[in-house]
Amino acid sequence: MTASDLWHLVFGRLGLHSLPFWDMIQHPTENHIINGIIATGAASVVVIGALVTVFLITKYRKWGVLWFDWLTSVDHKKIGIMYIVLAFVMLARALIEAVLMRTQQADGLNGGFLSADHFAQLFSTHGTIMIFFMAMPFLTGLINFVMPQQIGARDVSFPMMNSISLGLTAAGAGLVMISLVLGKFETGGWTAYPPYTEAAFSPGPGVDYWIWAITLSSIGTTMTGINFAVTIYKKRAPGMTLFRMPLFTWTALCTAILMIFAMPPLTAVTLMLALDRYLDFHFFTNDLGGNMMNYANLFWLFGHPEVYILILPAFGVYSEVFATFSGKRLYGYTSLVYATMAIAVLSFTVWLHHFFTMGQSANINAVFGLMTMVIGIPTGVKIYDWLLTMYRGRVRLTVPLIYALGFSVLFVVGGLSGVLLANPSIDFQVHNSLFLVAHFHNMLIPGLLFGMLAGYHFWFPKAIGFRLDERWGRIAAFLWIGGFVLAFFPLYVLGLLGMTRRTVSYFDPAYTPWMLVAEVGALVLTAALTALVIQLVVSIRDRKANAVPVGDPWDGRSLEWAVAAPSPEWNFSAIPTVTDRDPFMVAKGHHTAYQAPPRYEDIPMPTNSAMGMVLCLAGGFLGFGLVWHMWWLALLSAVAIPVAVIVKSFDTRTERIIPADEVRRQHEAWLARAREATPIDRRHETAPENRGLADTTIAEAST
Ligand SMILES: [Cu+2]
Repeated sequence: MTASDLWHLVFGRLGLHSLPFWDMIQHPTENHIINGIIATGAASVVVIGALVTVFLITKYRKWGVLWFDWLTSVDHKKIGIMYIVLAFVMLARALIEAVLMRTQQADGLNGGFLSADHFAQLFSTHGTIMIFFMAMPFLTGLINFVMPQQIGARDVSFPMMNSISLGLTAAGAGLVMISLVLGKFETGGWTAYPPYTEAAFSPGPGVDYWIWAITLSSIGTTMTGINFAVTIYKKRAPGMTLFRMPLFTWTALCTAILMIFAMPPLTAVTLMLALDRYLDFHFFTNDLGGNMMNYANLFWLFGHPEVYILILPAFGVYSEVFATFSGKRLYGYTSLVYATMAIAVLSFTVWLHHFFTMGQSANINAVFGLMTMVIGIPTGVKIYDWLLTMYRGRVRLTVPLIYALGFSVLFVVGGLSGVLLANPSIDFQVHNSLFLVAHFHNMLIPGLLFGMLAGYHFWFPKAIGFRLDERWGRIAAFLWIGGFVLAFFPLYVLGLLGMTRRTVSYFDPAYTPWMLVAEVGALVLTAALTALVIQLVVSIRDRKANAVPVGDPWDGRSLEWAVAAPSPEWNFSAIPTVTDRDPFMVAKGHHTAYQAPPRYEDIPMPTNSAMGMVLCLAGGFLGFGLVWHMWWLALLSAVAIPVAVIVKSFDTRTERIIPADEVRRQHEAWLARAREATPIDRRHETAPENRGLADTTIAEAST
C-alpha cells in the first residue's frame, strides 16, 4: 500500500486542493487571487470564530454551564433560545453573502470581482442558509419557546426528541459552515436541480454538502412537526378548547402539520439524488429512464408548503402583536383560524407554479395558476382582520407593531406581484428573471423575517427577563424596512427590463443604476443587523433598569404572560384552568392573576439528555464522511446512531421531581415581587419603571 492509498483510505478525497487558498497559489492570476482572498477570509472567520469561542468558554470556565444547562437540556424554552441563536449566526453569514452578491452585480457591467463559480456558490449558500438554517430555526425556536406556555403546558410532548431535532439541524448548519473551510459548496442554487447536480456535471463535494445538510435538517424538522402537533393535541390546559387557543398556537399547529407532510418528500428527494450520485442510480439523469421532472415535482411538493411553514408562524406573531398593542381582542378570530387552515390545505395544491415553463400542457398550468390565485383570498382576509383589530384600539407604536405595520403594507405589494406571477402567461415573460427574486424576497422578508423579529422583541423579556432597548429597536426596524424597499424594489424593475437571476455579469448598461440602488439597500440591511447587535449589547448593559421580573410588560392576553420572567423551569406552579380565549386578560380583570394556587404539588420534569448532542455529532460526522468519501467515518457514525438509541432506551431515569416546597418558594417570591411592583400604565410601558405589572384599572378598549 502506497502512502497515497493510505491517505485515501483515511481522508477519502480530502486533500490540499480542498483548502480555500490552493487555487490562488497554483494559479496566481488576479481573478484567482481576489477570489482566493475572499474565500480564505471567510474560512478564517469560521476557524477564528470557533477558536475564540472555545477560548472564551475555557477562560470563563463555562464548559459545565454550556453542557449541563444548555446543550443537554431538554427544556423547551432553552431549546427554543438555542434555535434562535443559531438562526442569528446563520443570518449574519447569509446577509454578508447577499452584500457580496449585490456588490458584484453593481459592478456587473465590467465583470465585477467574483468568479462565476464563486458567485454561484454564494447564491447557493445564501438561499440554502436563509431557508433551512435561518428561517426554519428561527420559527422553530419561537414556537418552541412560546407555544407550550400559551397552552398551559410544562413542556412539549417529547422533550428529548426536541433536543434531537435541534441537534440534527445544528449538524446540518455545521456542514454548511465547514464547507467554507474544506472544499466548496454546490453551485446549483438552493434547489439543486439535477441533471446539473448529478455526479457527471458536479463531481466535487459541493452537492454532497448540500444533500447531507438538507437531509439532516429535514429529518429534524419532521420530528419537530410531530412534536409540536402532538403537544398541541394532547397537552392543552383544562378548558382550552381548540377555539380558545391563541392565534400563534393555531399557526404553530398548521405549520406543524405542514412540516409532517411536506418535509418527507424533501428527505426522499435528497436521498434519491444521493443514490444517483453515490451508487449510479438514474432517478434524475435524463438517460436510462431517469427524468429530472420527478425531482422538480418532489422538491416543490415540499417547496411550496414550505413557504407557508415559514409564513404562518409570522402571521401568528402578527396576530398577537396587533391585539396586544391595540389593547383589544383580536378581530375576526374565527375567520383567522379558518383562513390559516385554508392556506395550509391549499398550499399543497399549487406546487407546479414553480415550473410553469417546463413543458406541461396549458390546461395543467391554468389549474395550478388558478389555485395559486385562490390562496390570495384567505391571506387577504387576514390583512383586513389585523387592520380591524387596530380600528378604535388604543394603539401603541412599539417595535413589534412597527414591524407588523411595515409587513402589512409591503406584504400586500408582494402578494399582488405573486398574483401576477400566478398567471402562466405572465410567468413565461418574467420567468427566471429578477422579478421573481424581488417577489419572493418581498414575501419572505416582511412575511417571515419581520414577523420573527417582531416575535423576538415581543417575547425576549419573557425569555431573558428584561426588555430590549426601545430606541435601538426602532432604529433597527426602520433600517430593515427602508433597506428592504431599497434593496428589492429595484429588482422588480430589473426583472421587467429582462435581467435574469443568478447572473454574475451583464451587458446592458441600463441595469447598473438600479443595481446601485439595490447595493445601497443591501448596505442599509447590514446596518439594520448591526443595529440589532448594538441593541442587544445596550440592553444587556441596561438589564437591571429594564428588568421585568413580574413577567407581563405589555399587558399580555395569553397564558405565557401569567408567569414570572424568565419563566420558571416548570412554567406553571399549578396548571391553569381556561375559560376564555384571552385567559390572562380575563384573570387580570377579575383580580385573580396574582394568586397562590390552593396547594402546591411535586412537579415531575424530564431529566437532561445527551442524546441531542450525540446524534448531532454522529449525524454531522456521517454527513462529513459521506461528503469526503471517508467510508470508515461514515460507517462508524452510521452504526453509532442506532447503538446510541438502543443504549438510551435502557435508561429509566427520565424524570426528576421538583419538590412542592421548591415550587412554593419560587412562586411566593414571584408573588411578593408582583405586590411590590408599581402597576404601569400602557402609555409608559417603555419607561424604566415597567417591572412587568400592567395597570388594569383602565378598562379594555371596546371590541
Ligand atoms: Cu409556490
